[in-house]
Amino acid sequence: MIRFIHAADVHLDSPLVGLEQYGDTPVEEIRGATRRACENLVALAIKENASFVILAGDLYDGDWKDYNTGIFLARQMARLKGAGIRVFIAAGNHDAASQITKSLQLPDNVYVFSHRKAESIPLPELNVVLHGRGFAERIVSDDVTRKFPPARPGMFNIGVLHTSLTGREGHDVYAPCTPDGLRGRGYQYWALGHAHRHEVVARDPWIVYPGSLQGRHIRETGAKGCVVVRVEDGEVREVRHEPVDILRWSPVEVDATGTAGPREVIERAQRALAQEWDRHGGLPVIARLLIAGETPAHASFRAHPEHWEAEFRAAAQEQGHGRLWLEKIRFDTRPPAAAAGWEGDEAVAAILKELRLLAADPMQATGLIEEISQLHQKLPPDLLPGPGGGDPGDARRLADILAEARDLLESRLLRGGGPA
Ligand SMILES: [Mn+2]
Repeated sequence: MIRFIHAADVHLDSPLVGLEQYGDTPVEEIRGATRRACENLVALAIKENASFVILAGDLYDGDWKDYNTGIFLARQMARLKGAGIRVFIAAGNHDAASQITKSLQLPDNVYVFSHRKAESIPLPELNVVLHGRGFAERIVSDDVTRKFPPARPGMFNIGVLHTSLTGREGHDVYAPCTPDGLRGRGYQYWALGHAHRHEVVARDPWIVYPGSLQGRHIRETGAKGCVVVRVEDGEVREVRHEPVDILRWSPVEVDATGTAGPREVIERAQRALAQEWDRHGGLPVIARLLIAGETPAHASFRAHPEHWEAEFRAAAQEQGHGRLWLEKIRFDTRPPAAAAGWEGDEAVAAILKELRLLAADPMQATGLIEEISQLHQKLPPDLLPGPGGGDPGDARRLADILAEARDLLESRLLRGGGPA
């Protein structure tokens, strides 16, 4: 029985995107996240007593900022060497040879596949052979799998390649090829990299993306890690995804339809955030909150966005015991459609109609612009918006103001539930 670890898309020292936008982001945890995940990978390989580790491309995020990235990696590889574990690396698009200008000698348990052609590395003591290649270029548009060596009969054959296969949503086409093409090589397992979402593409033979090691932004959601592969009598018996990430990204949607006001929307958000928090076993979570639906709270959210954003952030902290942050809050709410009872009230109906017309075509509101301009001239200078803050004649700004006025008016008029 042998066990090996297949990982890819480590993107070591990649900056995590979309944070540091407000005061209390966990900057330190985030900055070191790809390194901590890499340390967890090494610890897992040792714990699982893995025979070897495959890193199928994008070990680095691009050229190293300095030598520290390389020194960190050398140390992790040395830990594996100490445990008698070999490592096989094939470069991908982010760490293609042409992208990396600095290099360090890695410990001698590490083998880096050639970026010129596919080559075979037999491990006779395990009855395993690895066939792999790296890439020199950031863009590769040929199917290189045709030139992979034929399978060696009687051995467990593993192909190592960074490829988008026939295309993976959200990922550039890279070294395209097809599952049939891979099947044609006669190998038992294809260790791929490039797609950041874990995916078992096929089981005969096994074609597997482990996904990225650590989510780096809101589009890389859920548990991230590597796969542990168990082989017995020349056959794959188990392919198990093991998370090694140290923090998670999660989109959280809250439907505010039917709520009476902002407090109730916050209560709903609290429940949704608490549920999300529970799914991740205590790891820090960075969520993007989307509040949608028809609610009278809409007017308050529009009128005081900063205040309500802060309220939601505070609620998130409470639900996540101080370990749940909001990366962004998006309000996609609408004011409630005018209650039927108001249709009969001529005065209200006329105001709402007028506001809707103006909002639809603010250039019609020339009289209004005139009035606002006069008011603008009478205001003391310290009440005026700063430079660029707003020309009252600016049609787009006027449209915004009108929409806001309409929402506020509607929600105030309707709060009472209709005419007495
Ligand atoms: Mn990648």
